[in-house]
Amino acid sequence: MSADQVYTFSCIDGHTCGNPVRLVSGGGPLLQGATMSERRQDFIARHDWVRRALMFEPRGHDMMSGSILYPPTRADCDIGILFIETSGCLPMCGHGTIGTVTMAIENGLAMPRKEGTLALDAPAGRVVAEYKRNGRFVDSVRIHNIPSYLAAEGVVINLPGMGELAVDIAYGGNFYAIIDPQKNFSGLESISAGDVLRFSPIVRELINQAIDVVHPEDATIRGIRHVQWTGAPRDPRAHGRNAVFYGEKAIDRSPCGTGTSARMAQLAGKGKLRVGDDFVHESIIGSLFDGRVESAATVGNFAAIRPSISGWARMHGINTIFVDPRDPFMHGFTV
Ligand code: PYC
Repeated sequence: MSADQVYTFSCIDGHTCGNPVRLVSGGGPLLQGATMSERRQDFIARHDWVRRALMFEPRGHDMMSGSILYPPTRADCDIGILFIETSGCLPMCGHGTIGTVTMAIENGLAMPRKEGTLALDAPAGRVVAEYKRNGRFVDSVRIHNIPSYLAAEGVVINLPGMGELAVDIAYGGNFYAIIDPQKNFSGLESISAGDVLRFSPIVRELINQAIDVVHPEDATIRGIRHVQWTGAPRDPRAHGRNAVFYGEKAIDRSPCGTGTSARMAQLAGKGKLRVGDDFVHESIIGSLFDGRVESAATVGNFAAIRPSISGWARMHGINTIFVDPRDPFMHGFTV
């Protein structure tokens, strides 16, 4: 690179049910790897600065989340997708997929073989998105997510300021520590957003010390980065409400796609949801995802479900982002 070169990224900015999605449509790095999981590892090893530059301040913010499109690595997919976020380069992201599919279809960035269906090659596996088009716009997207499962039940931690908590661990494309109402936690309605931000990093650390979770079919998917607090819904249409913590200071504004998948897998694993059941999930800002347990599955030796989640996204800008190597904050920062 010459001294006067700046990196240029073409982005489409939008949000899914309130949570940001920055779709990088140009300028993403070329990746090596025969699968999207291998390409994710290559991105983490050699190009993670791109994520930090586009997600963190001064070009992003605590909640920023996005995706980069690639040619697929498998014949049964239309497009490859990589998820970048303040919390890392993720195996899967549900709100990110809903937003990416919406904006990719509305802007002609993806060519589905069958109108109304886009098959995505994600690091966590194949995800099929069914979108409802309304003229040039996409009204809603239902994603058929990867098999999701309850990985561990009742892991006990002692959380300073709250006391002993029993935490379930479930996988829905990422691993989630799920905290349900119990003796020392009377539900999401009993704590503030500030409490979620204060307690969650400590929960995450304690849980990762207590248990080492690894996906049985892809050992690169390991450890818990997301903490999900649950509670009673406010919206009469919803079955539950959550606050998903990610990164260092983020609460998902949407009900979180992989979080909702993990939640449905947890409930199915405990016999509280069955194949065919709907699960409408409400976020901390009141937006809703319509979840459904589509079918039974297995992951390694775990009984699993195949969940689907439906939500909507809206595009709100086209953004050309320059990253100037002379900028001391080229790689972003957090405070
Ligand atoms: O929607 O899957 C999701 C997600 C993961 C982290 C933030 N949102």
